[in-house]
Amino acid sequence: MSDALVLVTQDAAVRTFTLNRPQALNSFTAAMHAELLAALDAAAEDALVRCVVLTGAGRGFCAGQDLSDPMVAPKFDSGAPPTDVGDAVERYYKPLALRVRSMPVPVIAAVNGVAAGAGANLALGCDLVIAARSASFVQAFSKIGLVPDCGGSWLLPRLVGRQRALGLAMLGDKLPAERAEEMGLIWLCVDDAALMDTVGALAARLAAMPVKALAATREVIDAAQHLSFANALSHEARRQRELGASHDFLEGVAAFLAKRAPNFSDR
Ligand code: T3D
Repeated sequence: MSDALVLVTQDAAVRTFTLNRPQALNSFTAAMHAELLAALDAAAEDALVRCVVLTGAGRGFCAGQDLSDPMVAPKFDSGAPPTDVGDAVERYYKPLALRVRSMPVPVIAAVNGVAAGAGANLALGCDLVIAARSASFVQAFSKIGLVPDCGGSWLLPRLVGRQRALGLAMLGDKLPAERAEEMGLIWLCVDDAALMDTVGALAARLAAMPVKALAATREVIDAAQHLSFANALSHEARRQRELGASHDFLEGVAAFLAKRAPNFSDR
């Protein structure tokens, strides 16, 4: 068994990261944060990578912060200054959430089991979330006196609306994957045995697409959340100007007109 806290595998243009602390449902320690961020940075720089998949080893996807990690565990002895939990969020979860959201290629979460706390929001921050039928999503924060982090406060209302966001975040109930799909919280729920094949096929399909345009699609959709309609139209024009000068645009149109398969290469 590997000692790595994040297993890295490559299949053609698809790089898969597997969180590897199964004994603690792949909950985050500072060391696992460092490995994952370094691995994502390396993938972002590597022209061979055209799609990234994030999944978990064992029966869980990720249970959020490891609550026994001394870095964040509350000080139970009276008199000690309180643990600065905000510092951990600033130092680890914010860079991670921003890294995922700014990857130059599509990012798929393959949610193989329970995704709780920051683990749920790490998955929900990916571009497409595919979950096994036995998986579930838990906004576990309220049960330990915290608020949703790792982007949860931003993501949840945008994905499912304010009422459902508050229901999920305040009650902290386990939301089964099937229900998450019905609500539009995730893209797809599949049988457990089909998860990795489904994700593999989807990742290969995305990797063969013009991934620069896919990353820009994520960016315009996110940017439009805080723009007026007129400004969103202007922003679309800016990105279209940039992409219209790319090799992939030439190739896409040439392939369409020649009735042949395109061969996209920009990143
Ligand atoms: O503090 C900061 O840095 C701020 C940042 C916060 C970000 C956050 O993510 S806060 C939220 C932290 N996460 C949680 O509160 C979730 C805690 N875990 C659970 O509620 C449950 O474990 C699950 C709902 C995720 C799964 O339940 P179940 O019944 O399937 O599994 P289990 O038996 O509870 O857990 C299995 C093992 O994993 C168990 O260890 P054991 O008894 O077999 O040795 C359990 O202690 C361990 N485990 C699960 N989650 C965590 C964990 N160990 C450390 N930290 C965890 N978060």
